[in-house]
Amino acid sequence: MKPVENEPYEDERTALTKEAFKRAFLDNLFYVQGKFPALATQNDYYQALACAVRDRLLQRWISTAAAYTKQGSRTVAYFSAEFLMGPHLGNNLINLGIYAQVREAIAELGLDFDTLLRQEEEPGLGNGGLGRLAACFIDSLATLEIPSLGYGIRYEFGIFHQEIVDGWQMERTDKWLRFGNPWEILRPEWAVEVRLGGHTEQYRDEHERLRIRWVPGKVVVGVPYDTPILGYRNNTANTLRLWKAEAPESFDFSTFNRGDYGGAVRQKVWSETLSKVLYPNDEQIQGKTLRLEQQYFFVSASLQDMMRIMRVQKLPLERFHEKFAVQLNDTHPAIAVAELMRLLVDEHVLPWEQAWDITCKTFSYTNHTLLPEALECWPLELFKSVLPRHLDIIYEINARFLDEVRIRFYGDESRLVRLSLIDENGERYVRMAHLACVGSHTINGVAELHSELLKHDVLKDFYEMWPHKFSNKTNGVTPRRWMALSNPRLTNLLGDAIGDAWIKNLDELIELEPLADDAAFRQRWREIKHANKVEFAAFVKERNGIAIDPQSLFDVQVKRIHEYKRQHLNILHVIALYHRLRSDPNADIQPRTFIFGGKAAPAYHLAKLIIKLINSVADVVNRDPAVNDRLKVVFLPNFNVTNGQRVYPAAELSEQISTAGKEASGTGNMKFSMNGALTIGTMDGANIEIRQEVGAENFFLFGLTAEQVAQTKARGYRPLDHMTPELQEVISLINSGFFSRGDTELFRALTDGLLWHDPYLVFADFESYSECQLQVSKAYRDVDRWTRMSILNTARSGKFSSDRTIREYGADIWRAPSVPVRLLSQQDVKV
Ligand code: KOT
Repeated sequence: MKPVENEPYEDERTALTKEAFKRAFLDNLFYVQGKFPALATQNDYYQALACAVRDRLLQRWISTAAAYTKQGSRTVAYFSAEFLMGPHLGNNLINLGIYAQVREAIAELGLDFDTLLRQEEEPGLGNGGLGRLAACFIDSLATLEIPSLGYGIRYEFGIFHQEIVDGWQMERTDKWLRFGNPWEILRPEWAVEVRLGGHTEQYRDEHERLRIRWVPGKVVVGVPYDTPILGYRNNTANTLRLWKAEAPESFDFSTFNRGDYGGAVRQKVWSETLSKVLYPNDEQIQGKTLRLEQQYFFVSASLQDMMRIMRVQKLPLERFHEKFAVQLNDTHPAIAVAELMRLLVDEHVLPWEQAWDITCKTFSYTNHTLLPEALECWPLELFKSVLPRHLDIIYEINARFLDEVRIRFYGDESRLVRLSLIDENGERYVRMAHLACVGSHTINGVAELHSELLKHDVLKDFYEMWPHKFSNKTNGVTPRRWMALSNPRLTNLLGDAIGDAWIKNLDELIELEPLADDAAFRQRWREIKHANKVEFAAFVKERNGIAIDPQSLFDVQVKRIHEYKRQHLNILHVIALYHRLRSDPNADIQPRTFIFGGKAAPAYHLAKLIIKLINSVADVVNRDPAVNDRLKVVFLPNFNVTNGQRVYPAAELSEQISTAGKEASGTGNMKFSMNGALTIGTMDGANIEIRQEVGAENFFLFGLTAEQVAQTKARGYRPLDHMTPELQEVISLINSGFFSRGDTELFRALTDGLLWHDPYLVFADFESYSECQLQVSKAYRDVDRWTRMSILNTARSGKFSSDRTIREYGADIWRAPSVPVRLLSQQDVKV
């Protein structure tokens, strides 16, 4: 095996040679798993392989910790309630630069490498885009050698496992820790206490100063579990630190000794529920006490941990903002603003003004959605019962802030009401986005359009107050996982054609551009896409029992199920095509396979009904001989990171059809485009920038713009005004019970919703969408044209690397320089 560049020498134990790796693998099988081949399961082999890889990570982790400690480097702390990591093994092998060699080593030992990879239960500690973005960001931070810590929650149960039963979504708990997790290291010595509930009281300290004491109702312990995060082919291994909640003592002996066994156990059980389960709602908040407790729990534990690091490095707390830049991933961790104030003022007795200065210089806030139902607001009484001291602190922050507003906007009373951290129109709420804006030095959106809408709509008043705080940071995704790991065929072709510098510098893909005109290259490009489709078809056959034709156009929409993302627009169009075929059996229709995938929030009934409709249409269309296999519909169960890695490389058409102005950015759109799929999409989120990069002629645009959507709504939108004869047929077919065994009521909530409300303008965009789909079919039939467009999509996707995004955050927000790491070996470390 080729060692990573800039490696001085290797420890015997962690060498990257094939022979050393085989030996390490067997050592781990014997001495860690306690197994030998006659008894070993595939999972034992996976665990042994993971441990052999982990030893190599740990060597880099120690080297990184040594470099950072020596330099006392400025560190980015990424606070996120979700990290949707996906499986670690393959990614770590890619980043170590030993994927191919380890595959060989395992084969030489007589084992099937892919089977071992499949053993890993993916850590699904996120719902969708927001959590996956956090995962891409920490990959890029490590690749760019920026000192960083990801802080979050080690949920015992991640996002539920989705099964489809009779067309309906069923949720099963995600027991991802069942067989242990070889990638994490428990650090009990750094556990911290987190207080909750209770009340506050005044007292005089030894200097007769009036101070506030928080008398908590309960206390939990946060225990950190660390996962090393490798950079791509460098020696950096940063840390993802996730907190597990435990009871202060594993058994409360005073309660126990009094004979209250139940009480003692209840205390332990209650503590552990804090990190038990991820809330499965995406862009829809449920004001649950436990959720606020979760948020405060990980934020408080993380800030205390950062203060411990400062103590170890002998840095005074007054320099907290120089040591750390904290990024708030939406408002879920926004309570950090009040918690840092509490720690500085109450516990470390700093004057308010100085504490506030440190706080505002520490935090930056990223907004990820404009949907009103996703803006976090906590009922005041609930908030007070969980965080009584923080409510007082928020009142004080608010009073001082509103004083500033009064002076800036003399006499503008309504502005005070709009800007206040407390919503007092009816039941009172704490507005977390306002807290985040006031306590941060920068505020950003995640795509150009989104950032503009933030400034001129949702956060308009804050923009008028502090225009300099606002900027845009268009999202990106890591090309390591989303190309190098998931699309090895394409990676090989790119390697032959332009080398592999693109993996670290995605702009290099532009070198492909001239090859779009090379017939031989186009041929190879097609062969690769075809091979990926064949492989994916086999997967669909295994999972769904449906045979799909790799010659047909693979048209894919995978993402959370949400009305604003408009999976129903897609399925209505499928029904329209079906209707055309049934009305005219000789209709000239491009054969297509429509692939859907995504989870619905368990309580989101309409989203679940959309899943049922897709599956019901699939059941009819897939077995209707009149369609003669020209249309197939597949709902891929349990869409997650692992399944994403299977589907993006096989996709030819990417459906990005949200109502304009609703999708903040989207990141799936980027994964598709870099893997050579063409996009059919609206002028929404990052679609606009993708179209700008790849060229309007290589993008299928349809639908109203965000401005037209706003105007249409302002004029009083009436869906029936947009009814066409074909759309009428489609709705009638659904309501006739044709897809529901004669049940004419099953889909009524959906069809009535569209006919009478249609809040996401499905009808308004239907005709434009159908027309655009005709253009797609036409383009697909011109094989050379399509291939050219596909190559140009990949060639021009350089902007959408999360490395570019992180460079922008680094330059404009964090100002954390990179710190290269020299690899240490055991001989370098003196005990
Ligand atoms: C969820 C709850 C509250 C607030 C925001 C969310 C949220 C937003 N969850 N996912 N998002 C998505 O974030 C992605 C990363 O920025 C975007 O690409 C996508 O458009 C958002 O929908």
